Order: sequence, then C-alpha cells, then structure tokens
Amino acid sequence: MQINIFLCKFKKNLNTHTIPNKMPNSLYLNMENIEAIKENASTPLFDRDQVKTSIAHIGVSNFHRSHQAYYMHNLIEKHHELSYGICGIDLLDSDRKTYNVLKDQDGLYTLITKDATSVHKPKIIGSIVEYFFGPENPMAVIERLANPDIKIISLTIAEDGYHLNEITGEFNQKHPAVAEEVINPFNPKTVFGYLTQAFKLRKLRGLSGCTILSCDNIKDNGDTMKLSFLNYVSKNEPDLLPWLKSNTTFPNTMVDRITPVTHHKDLDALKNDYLIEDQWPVVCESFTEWIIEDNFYKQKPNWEQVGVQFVKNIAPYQNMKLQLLNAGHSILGVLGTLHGYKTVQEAANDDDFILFLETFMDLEVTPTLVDAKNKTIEEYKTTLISRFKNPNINDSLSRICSESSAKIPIFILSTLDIQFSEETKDFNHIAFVIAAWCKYNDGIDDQGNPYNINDSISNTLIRMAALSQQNPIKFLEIKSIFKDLSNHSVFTEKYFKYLSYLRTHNIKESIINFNANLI
Ligand code: CS2
Repeated sequence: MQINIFLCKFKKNLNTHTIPNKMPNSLYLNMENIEAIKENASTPLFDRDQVKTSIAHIGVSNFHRSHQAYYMHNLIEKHHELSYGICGIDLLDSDRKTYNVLKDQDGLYTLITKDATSVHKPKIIGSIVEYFFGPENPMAVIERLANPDIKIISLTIAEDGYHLNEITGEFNQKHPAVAEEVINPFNPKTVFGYLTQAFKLRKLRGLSGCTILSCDNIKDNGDTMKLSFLNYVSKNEPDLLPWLKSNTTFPNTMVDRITPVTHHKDLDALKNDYLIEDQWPVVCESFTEWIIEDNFYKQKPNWEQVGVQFVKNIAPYQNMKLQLLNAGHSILGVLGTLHGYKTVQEAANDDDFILFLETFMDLEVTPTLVDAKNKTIEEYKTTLISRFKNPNINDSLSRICSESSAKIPIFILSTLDIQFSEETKDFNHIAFVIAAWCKYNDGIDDQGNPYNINDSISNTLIRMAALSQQNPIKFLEIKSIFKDLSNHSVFTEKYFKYLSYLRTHNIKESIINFNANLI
C-alpha cells in the first residue's frame, strides 16, 4: 500500500505570496524564514530533518500544542532525543484549518507563554514534523498508525469523544459516525475505526503493538480509552481482541496547562511586536504538569528529563486536578456567564465568586481527596486561584462552558458520588451549581444579553431547562448526565430551594446570600 508522501513529511515551504497590509519586514512562519525569525523568537535549536517520529498524536488541538508537543520539543532540543518527533493527525472535517495552517507553516507554530506579570519571548515549536489529515486520505493515516516506528499513539479527543454510555458502560454503537464507518471500514470516521484498521494491519504483518496514551481530562482516561476501544473492537472486529489485549497498554495520565482559545489580537501582537506572521499561534500559562502511570508497552520513554512524572497510581493526582481545577473552571464558567462576565479572570477577580469557589473546594472537595505526593492539596488550591486570576491569559468562559454536559459529570458530579458513597451531606455548593447550570441553559445573562449554549446535546439541555420552569425536577431527569440523581431526596431538596431562589434573583445576589448562609 502506498502512502501519499505529500501528506507525510512537511516540504520546504516556498510560500512567496503577499497579503494586503503586510507589515514591513514581517515574516511568514515557515522553514524558509526560520533563520530570520531567530532575531525575534526562540527557534528550534535542532535539525528537524534529523528528527524521527515515534509518536502519533490524534487531535492536534491548542492544548496538544501547548503541552505534549512543547515537552517533546524540549526533549529533542535540550536532550538530543531525536526519536521523539510527533506525527500530528486530525480526523474531523472541522479540523481542516489545522491541516491548512500546519501545511503552510511546515508544522511550525508559536507558543506564547503569559504569566501574570510578563509575556515570555515567543517560542517556535518544532516537534511536529509530520501531519496527516484523515478526511483527505484515510488510508495514509491507517498506514502511519500501523507503522511499527510509532511506539506511542497519544490522543486528545475531548471529554465527549469516548462514546461510552454513562449508564451501561457500553460503547455507543449507535453514534452516527460509528454507524457510517461500520459499513465502510476503510474510510473510518472515529478514532476507534482508525485504530482498529491500523492494529489489524500490525497483527496481519506480525508487527509489534504500542502504547495508547489518552491525554484528555477524564477520570482514569487510559482505563476509559481501553474500555471504549476494546468494547468497540469486541462489537466490530472480535477476532482482533486477543491480539490487542496482549499488544497494547493504556496508561492513565494527568495533564495540566491552561490554554485559551487563540484570539485575533494574539496574531496581531505577534505580527506587530515580533514581526512574525503565524496563522495560529498558541497562548498558554507557564505552569505545566504531566503525570503518567508507568504502564507502557515494552519501553517506558525517558521523559523525566523534561519534567514528566511517572507514578504507580494516578488517582490522587488526577482527582485533585479534575475536582479542583476543572471543577473550579466550570463553576466560574457557569456562574460567571450568568452574571455577564466573559473571561475566567473577570470572574476570579470577583471576591464573591472566589469566596464561593474557595468554600466549595475546602468543604466539599478537599475531604474527598487523598493527598498527592510532592504537592499538598492546600498548596495546589492556592496556586490555582492565582492561575485563574492571571490577567494575561484571557481565557473565555465560552470555552470553559462548551460541552458542559460531558464535563460537569466528570469534574463536579464525581465529587458528589464520593460524598454519597461516604454518606456525607456537604453538597450545598454542588446543588447550587447544578441549579445555576439549569438556569444557565435559558441562555440569557443578568445584563439581558443572550449567549450560545455550545454543547452536543444543547437541544436537550435547553428543553429540559425550559420544562424545569414548571417542574424543577425535569432538568435532573437528563439521565445521560445525572443518572439517578433525581431520586436522591436530600440532594433534590437543596437543588429545588436554590433553583427557585435563582429564578427570582440575579446570580450575584444569590452568591452573596449563599455565602452568608442566607438561602
Ligand atoms: C478547562 C480545561 O476545558 C475546560 O473546561 O477546565 O481545558 C483546563 O483549562 C485544562 O484542563 C487545564 O489543564
């Protein structure tokens, strides 16, 4: 089978077109201009032609580019580990922009790190040395994933990308993309279809397996990936199952670095201040963490050199991060949007919101956590609040609130599950947040401005929130989110009280009175 070479390695870019209003002396970001760009940015101090690819990453999001690709860049540059180049892969039509930009820029992009008081010198990241786009050439993607040079297939496919039915724990075979690829398996639509075809080839050709490394914000992300994938294979390609079980591993990971959506003004600042024309730079905070369970297929990579931590058990680290940071984000997202705030930092600089969040973390989350070594929970919480307050990050609440139906169960309802199992009843804040989320789905803030509900089940959310105006239990009856929560009388009593208060008071007043124990 032939791989389309053009899609594989980046070619030297001979892009000489001009665009209107081009700043004098500004340069397009590509290999052709990299020497000149050196003046204004840190550029890769390694020969990208010498870099070998052993990682295929599916989902070349902003987060992948601020996190894993950044670690691999440092590994190659500082430690001369030339075998850790990344082959970026996207599978969705909606990712075409990434494909076009990375192709234009020879896989290069700028990382702009912003602390509370300073913006670092731009860093051009060079670790993505190949890129494949599934909709353009699905067989090329399958072949690349089947190549034994690829030792690690990592993923950021988002919280809703795992297609597991929350209630049954079964893979959702009825998902339209799955139904489509089952009929036409050589033109897969989901990551599961692609991986199945790639591993069938590895098995057929007597090749080795590899590590599948989920880097999404979900609890036990490796275990979840394993469950989804093996369940998919048992339904669609059962003969492959025994081989997969003995030739793949799925380490759990904890990934952390706040990475907002890139704004036009980031492109403009890069062009005006540094004379670099990057069509899609990535902005992030300087804090970064990557903790991985030591469960690799054959060889564990030597990533400690760039700060990756390997641990036996991810649970304390992932729970601390998901239940504090991600939950904190969702809370500021929902409450802040209702008030009319637009960014995390605006909400985090409102003392009433922060008091609410800190009390939630102290009373309702902390007792459910086990201390993670090297970092106490108290230290983590303090750092977190200053990360949220970072005035330079400009992280939009609309990013935080997108796909809340997949996020809130992982980030917030998981704390409730632990509370229920331990028979504690400290969930006033959670009940308040869920009631506020119901109101959030009305789609109008306290200043009278409408906003969009960006969620794959937005129709259900909006309908059930509307029905809850008459019958408040309705919102809790979305089983895919809340399971049996509507039957929990202690919880529903609190939720009803808060929802009725929130429907008649604005969010700011509600938070103030909640904080003062007046509701
Ligand atoms: C955010 C995360 O998506 C979200 O709601 O909470 O993207 C968060 O910024 C990252 O997990 C930080 O590591």
